[in-house]
Amino acid sequence: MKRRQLETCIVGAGMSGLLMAIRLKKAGRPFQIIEKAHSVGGTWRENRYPGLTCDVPSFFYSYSFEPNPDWTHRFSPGPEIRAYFERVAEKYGLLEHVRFGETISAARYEGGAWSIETGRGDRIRAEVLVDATGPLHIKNYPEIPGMDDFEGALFHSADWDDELDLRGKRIAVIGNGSTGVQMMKPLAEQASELTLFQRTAQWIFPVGNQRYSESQRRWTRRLPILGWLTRQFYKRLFDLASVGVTQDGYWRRRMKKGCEEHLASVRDPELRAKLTPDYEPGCKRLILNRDFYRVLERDHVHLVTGRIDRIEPRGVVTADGRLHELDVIVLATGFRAHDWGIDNVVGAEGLSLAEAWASGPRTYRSITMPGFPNFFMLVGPNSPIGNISIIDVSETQTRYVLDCIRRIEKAEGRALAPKPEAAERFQAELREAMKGTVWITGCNSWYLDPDGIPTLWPWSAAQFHRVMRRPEFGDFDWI
Ligand code: N01
Repeated sequence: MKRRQLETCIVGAGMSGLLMAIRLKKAGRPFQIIEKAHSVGGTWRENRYPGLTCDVPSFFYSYSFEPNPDWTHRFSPGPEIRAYFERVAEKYGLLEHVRFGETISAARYEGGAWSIETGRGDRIRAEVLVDATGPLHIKNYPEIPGMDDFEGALFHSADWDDELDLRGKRIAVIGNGSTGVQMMKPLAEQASELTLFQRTAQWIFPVGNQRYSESQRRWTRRLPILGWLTRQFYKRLFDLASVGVTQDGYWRRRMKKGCEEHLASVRDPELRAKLTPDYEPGCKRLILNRDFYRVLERDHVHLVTGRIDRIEPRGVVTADGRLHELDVIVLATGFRAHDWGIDNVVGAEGLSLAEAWASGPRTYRSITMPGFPNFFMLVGPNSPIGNISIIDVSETQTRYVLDCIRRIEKAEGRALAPKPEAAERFQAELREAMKGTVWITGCNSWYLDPDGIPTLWPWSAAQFHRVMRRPEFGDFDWI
């Protein structure tokens, strides 16, 4: 007798949701994707600011089974990455499975399946629910008094206005994470005055953005092994870098030395002092960039480290009472990484995910939750998002989910959820391993949950792939 195949509902058509869909499609399993926007690409659709690139080299930040010989740069520009995902979605026939412009208002596990209510009031029933919404899409707006009074243009970096003419404008960037740093060079080329408001200095590891020539790309097209070798090289490099943030030792020292030498290249001692962090490199997500300091050394570019007191119609006022007159303010203030996941997911015991996570997210291997049968999170809490290519992570996680789906199908109508003791054991191991990481050495970052515990993977990339290679079904309950 032919076994009944499970229906899967994937939420989010970004990098990981598309990947899950490709795996299901290749395996001949039914699925649909709910996507809040009107096109695929997730982060790469939402972020369009000047200078946007991925801080993982493109040959590594692409699906292993879908290499792209045409990357133009080591860190290719955002629109190129977005076009890559759109192409892949089309090639694998995924678009017909996506319900665009649709949100999920609630998802409840009842009667042996997920009952999913959409924002338009439709109901979807699916045995498997995959949350692929990602950690970095809810904008973090700073609470600065007077923001609404500003007479110029003020917007979050993820709300870039493509029509805005920046030439000759007095521009401010608030925030110096990866986003703020990446946009400085292109903005400096257009602005009459560019001011960066920095609350905390950042460590910056110098890595240039090499351009691939037409002849290099031609060779990579002809000899795909060249692209594969480049990918393997960066994978190895990032795996080693991941050791630097999770363990003390040679790679951590190497990271520190690289950052310190780069900082020493700032000639003006006063500027250098302002740019010197008071915590360990890697504690916040390390920024890879080689232009930032040179941009700040230009005459029309200013670094302000005084606290922002308020925003007035004409600009930003710092605590020393000075008004910085501006035409444009960009809030490069990041994302609310801890408002993770679909709102209002209610498990088998009537408990919502928000309630289950009242004291921080507590998953089993970052992908499943006790009490939430057949529910899987991609790039969920404690995934290795701070240290390795998130695509590499998702490839492993989606394979794991597909293994689970195949096993559930064999269980004839029963669902699986991790045993509470398995999740507790994993959490205890996490807490212990966090002690060796650089993330807890004394800085504030989006990695930390409200209790100051990093929601990252505290072991190496190699260990992640080993542990997640296949599910240990002994750690699951059948419901
Ligand atoms: O955000 P962030 P991001 N007043 O949270 C400051 C990924 N990313 O968008 O350090 C003043 O890192 C805040 O100051 P402080 C990447 O994983 C990927 O830059 O908290 N300042 C900080 O400087 C990255 O790590 C790519 O003191 C305020 C900044 O805003 C993640 O996204 C490209 C403030 C926020 O930095 C987030 O990066 C870009 C306030 N009230 C980003 N509130 C790719 O490669 C916050 N700040 C895909």
